[in-house]
Amino acid sequence: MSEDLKSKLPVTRRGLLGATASGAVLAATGAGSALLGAKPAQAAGFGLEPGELDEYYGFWSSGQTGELRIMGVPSMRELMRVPVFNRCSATGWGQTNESLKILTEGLLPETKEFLAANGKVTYDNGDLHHPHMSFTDGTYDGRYLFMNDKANTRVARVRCDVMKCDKIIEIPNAKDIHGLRPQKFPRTGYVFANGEHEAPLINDGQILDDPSQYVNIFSAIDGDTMEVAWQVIVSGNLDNTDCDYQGKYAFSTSYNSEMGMNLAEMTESELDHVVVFNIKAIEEAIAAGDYQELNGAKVVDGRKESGKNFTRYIPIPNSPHGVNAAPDKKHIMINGKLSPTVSVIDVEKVDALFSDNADPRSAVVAEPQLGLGPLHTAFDNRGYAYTTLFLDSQVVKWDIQKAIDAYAGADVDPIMDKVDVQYQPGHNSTSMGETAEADGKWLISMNKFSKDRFLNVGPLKPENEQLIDISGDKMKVVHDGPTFAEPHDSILVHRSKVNPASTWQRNDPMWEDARKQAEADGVDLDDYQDTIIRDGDKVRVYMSSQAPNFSLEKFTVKQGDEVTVYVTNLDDIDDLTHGFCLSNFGIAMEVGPLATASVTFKAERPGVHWYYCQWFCHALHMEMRGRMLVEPRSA
Ligand code: CUK
Ligand code: CUA
Repeated sequence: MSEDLKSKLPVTRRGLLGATASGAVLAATGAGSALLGAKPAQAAGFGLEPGELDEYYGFWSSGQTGELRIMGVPSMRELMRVPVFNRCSATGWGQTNESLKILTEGLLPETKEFLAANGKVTYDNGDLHHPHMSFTDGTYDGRYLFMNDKANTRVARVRCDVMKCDKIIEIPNAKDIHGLRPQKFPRTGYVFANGEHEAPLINDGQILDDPSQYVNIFSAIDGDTMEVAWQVIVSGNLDNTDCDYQGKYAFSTSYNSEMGMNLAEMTESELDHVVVFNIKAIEEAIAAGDYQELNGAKVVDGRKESGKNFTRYIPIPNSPHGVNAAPDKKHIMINGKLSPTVSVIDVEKVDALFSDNADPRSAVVAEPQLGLGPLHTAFDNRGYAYTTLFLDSQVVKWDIQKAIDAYAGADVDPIMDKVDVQYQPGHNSTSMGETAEADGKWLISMNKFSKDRFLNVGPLKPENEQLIDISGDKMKVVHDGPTFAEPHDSILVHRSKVNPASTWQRNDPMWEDARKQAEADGVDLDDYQDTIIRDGDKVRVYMSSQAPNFSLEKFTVKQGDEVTVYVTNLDDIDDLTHGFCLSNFGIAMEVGPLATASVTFKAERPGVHWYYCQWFCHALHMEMRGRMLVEPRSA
């Protein structure tokens, strides 16, 4: 933007809104309460006063809602919702050209055909279970968040600089991506993703009700390019996954080694397994061309009977679920679910499974009995592990070394403490606990049922996420936090790791297509715009917004035109988002500071139609509006 243009910018929003908002700005700096003097009567939560900032970002999944959520921890305030697999009424995600590109470009050709036959260009739903940040050298690096869609077999990436999704890919060959973790070392690198449900490798209808021919697929995705690097065919279905701190192995649980098709068959065997993936051996095979290419992916066979060095199957009792690598960089916890145990794998003993064909169970160095229904384990920096017990409705704190000693025959009890949670926990997560920098301050227990903990809102109840102080010997539940359907997993990232921007950069790749079209139309997308281009029955409307005005107070099109409206927000001001809502056309989008957003529609409604800014931006926000005049088709 030119200096000249900047000088024309209106007084800031804060100035116009007056003294109250100025106070809020002071408070948001963290020095606020001191500057304002008076102590607020009510704390925002856990030592934080209103306006004080949290120490951790919590990145939350939302399950079948399909979005990513950002929480503040320890206050448990919900800070933002980032649409990913869902549609969003506020931001226009799934409606703007920019978001539709992200939602459609990574779909497989056969999926696009299938959707078109159903009158759609992309899926409307998703089931987002596992959000995880990219790593460098064993800790979070603040570049990206990666997440799965169990409902429609996709993996998405969110940019941490703007907290928007920039890539979604559909994973070929696999069915229903569930467990997902980024490579910890040396960096991400790979994003490991489990296909949960088994199906014929070529699923074209030739093989149907013959489960003996079904397979499962483990995928490694390149986190930089968001392309599938390689895939492994495995025996048994795949549930959760994690990897070591050495960059050598990934581990996936399988709750159905029987390959059963109904509940009785699936839970028949006393032992299921965890599949260990030998990353180097797989990479060597891929480099040597020793793979089959299937739907554009390089696939190797790692089934039990394959006789290859790609995988090993460690027997684990019974239907294991969560996999969690400890910050000691040595131990991997396999949570037993139907078994009351957590099996502890020593990564240093895994080498021998591949080099000497050692007994797979020789890598197990502890198997403490913790209680009923262990699902997931989190960690502190003092050698303790924290496991959720779904059936017991508890979190159990246990000593990893004592569990190892007990397994070796010592007469010690590894269980240090148990705390009741309300009710039935699935995942838990500790502050920085999935990195080598675990700090042992907070634990979130993500409970599947809230039952009587909140005012009754009808048959559908919220989930309940509880904040637990783990800094002392005894765990202490300090907060209940209701959430809507249905977060599964979360990570707690120290705020020093994340540094999002407050305004967009004008050259952001998000609106690259709009920039190219504007250039072709002779429009400078970085400056004031009030240009309307007619191109046959296609009309391109370029307008800019500066509070409290759209550059165009009206524009005229003809009934039946295909209209694309590009809105560029030239306000280079923190927290000054505009919106563009075209009434009775079902169109609305967010336009953040210095962003461009665009939307395309058929102007099939003659008459006067108002567009307005739907983001409260200014004292004269209500006046920020204009008219689209649609001339009727000539008779
Ligand atoms: S899974 Cu939900 S409680 Cu999808 Cu991570 Cu274990
Ligand atoms: Cu611009 Cu409201």
